[in-house]
Amino acid sequence: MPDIDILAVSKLSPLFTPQLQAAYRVHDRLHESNPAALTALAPRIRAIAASGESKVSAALIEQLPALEIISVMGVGYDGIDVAAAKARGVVVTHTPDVLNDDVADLAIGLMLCAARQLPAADRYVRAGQWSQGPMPLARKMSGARLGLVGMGRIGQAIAHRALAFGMSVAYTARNARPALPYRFLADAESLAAESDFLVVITPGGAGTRRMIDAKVLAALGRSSPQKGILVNVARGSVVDEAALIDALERGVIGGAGLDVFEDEPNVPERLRALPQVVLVPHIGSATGQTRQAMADLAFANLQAKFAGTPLPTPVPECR
Ligand code: 8YV
Repeated sequence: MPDIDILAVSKLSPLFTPQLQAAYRVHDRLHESNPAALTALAPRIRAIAASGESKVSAALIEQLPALEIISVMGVGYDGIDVAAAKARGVVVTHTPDVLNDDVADLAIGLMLCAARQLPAADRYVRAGQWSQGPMPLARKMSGARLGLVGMGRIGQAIAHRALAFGMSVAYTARNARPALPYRFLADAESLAAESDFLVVITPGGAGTRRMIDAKVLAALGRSSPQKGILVNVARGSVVDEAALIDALERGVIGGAGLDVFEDEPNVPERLRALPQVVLVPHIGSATGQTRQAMADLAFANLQAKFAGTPLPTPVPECR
């Protein structure tokens, strides 16, 4: 029987669980199902296994005196109180890079789906409407202007793909990256004003909360006569969802492609009712190959911690 106890704070991927259970004693969401049992076990819990959407509060960290590592199977870790972890000497790790291709592929897919109305076209054929005439014309993506909110690893992978579509690429980020061949704009509103597609790929958390607000959406709507399209493959928290619904209902922007939402898995009925919006259930990294690579990396971080070897991918704050 493995002698290291770990707490899984979310329902973990079936690609992660078997290797975790073979190496550790895994307590599945005990903090939710049986807080009293967790109190009894707390002095033994040395690791937390989490997903990109997990919440790990300062209170939970405080409750676990033997905690050494929080291993997140995901690149985003905005739900983890990293400051509280660091203050306690607990390291936080995540799974960057291995998901860049999938998230970038999905961003391009959502841009194409929203511009060319592919889901609506599919519904059109299935509903037998084709025999009554052609669909309304859609809009072209190749050659259009892409604005990226965020220019990290995934942002760069999206930009790289956009170049193959003959698109021009501009971006906004906390800091300009002069080594990259893309135009930097200081804020999301000025970027939106010059974008046919505004793609959000910036970390979630307090620093980016509702950064895409009514003003940014209005600028995106004014960017061309066809009105810009918003794509979000980052976190729902980055977009003011109420302002987005309002902008879509009033035709302020041209459409949207959304992988992430404010209160997942709950998607507001008003959003679901809009035919020009493409909605997918947070599937940015959801391919078998990528989820396996993420699980392996999350596991490797735990193994390294307990073997006393260098951690493959600590979050930047813990490097
Ligand atoms: C997953 C994600 O939803 O990596 C992230 O930050 O949001 C996603 O890839 C999730 O973390 C899988 O566990």
